[in-house]
Amino acid sequence: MRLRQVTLREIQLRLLSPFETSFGTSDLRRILLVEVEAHGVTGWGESTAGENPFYSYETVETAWLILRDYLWPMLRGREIAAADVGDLLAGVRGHPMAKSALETAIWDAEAHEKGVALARLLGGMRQEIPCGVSIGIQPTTAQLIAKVEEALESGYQRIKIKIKPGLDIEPVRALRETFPRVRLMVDANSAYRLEDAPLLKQLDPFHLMMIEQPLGWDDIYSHAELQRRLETPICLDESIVSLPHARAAIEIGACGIINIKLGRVGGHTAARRVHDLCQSRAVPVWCGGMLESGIGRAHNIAMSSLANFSLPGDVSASKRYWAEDIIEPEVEVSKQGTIRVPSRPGIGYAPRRERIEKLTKRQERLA
Ligand code: OSB
Ligand code: MG
Repeated sequence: MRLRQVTLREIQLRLLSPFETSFGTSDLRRILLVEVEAHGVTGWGESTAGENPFYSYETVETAWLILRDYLWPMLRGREIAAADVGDLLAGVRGHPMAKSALETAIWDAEAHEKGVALARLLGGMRQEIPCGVSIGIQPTTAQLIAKVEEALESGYQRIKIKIKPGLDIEPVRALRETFPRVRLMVDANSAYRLEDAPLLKQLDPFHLMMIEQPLGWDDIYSHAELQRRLETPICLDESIVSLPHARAAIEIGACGIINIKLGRVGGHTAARRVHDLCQSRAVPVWCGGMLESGIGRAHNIAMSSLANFSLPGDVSASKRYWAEDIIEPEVEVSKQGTIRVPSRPGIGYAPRRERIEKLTKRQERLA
């Protein structure tokens, strides 16, 4: 297809409750949406860049600049296929969240053009995906237990909690005492150092499914050292920014599980390559979340339909985040803790234009 126009929009959406991690608290989300138009079809993508360069170096501002000044000019006027877009943009080093916003929008447009569900176009085979929740750091253990209880009552299949130094062993112990059999894991978002290995070792007796990204985002090697000392599998998130990083991590034994995020690896084609590599090495993967609006969430659902997404991901219901989402229907989770992969064309959820327009803080048309 040949794109005629790309529209960048920044919307602002307030989370129902602030989300705290070891690197900070998120409350009012600034979300960059990309809409692409080809002849007769449109496609939507979402940049998962944050308000601040804490989870990654990208922000809404950097993604906007890179999209407008570099990525769109590389595609303008060309005949393109969604599967090739990632490679066409490879001349820009890094900035995977900016790339992913554009590339995933083109995948959506191509699926609409072909009249097929994006999940099928990507090669996904699951009709429903297993779901977990990611619970931010809570002010008290009692509040944490209440949040976990609520998620379990809703049917979610596994619980992930955020930890940071000083709020790690005790919350996990309390949860294990209260919920001896739930599938439980922790995410440190790089808050520890290799010298903390004895502390992290204290998590082993709680039979966690995994410890996510305990050490530095750019320190795959130390994760391999740590993994040798722990029984609990390490799952890498921040460290896996590309296929070569995934390969290095697996080869040196830095992790037993990988969390795949579209924005962190640069889009569907890159995510599928990481997925395929992990599958060939018997490393299970799951889909991470970035507090997305419905657009990004819909792309996560399509990606999660691939075969090796065998563990419950962080993709959960719209109503856990937003009073009102920007898609129709909203993402819903069954009592069994699953999301049905839509069979409607494209991402399978319709962007609510009027609502998006009302939430838009700025917009730029690129032609
Ligand atoms: O590390 O997985 C993470 C949110 C923002 C940034 C990083 C992470 C997260 C989450 C939330 O864990 C997942 C979600 O519910 O979207
Ligand atoms: Mg994480």
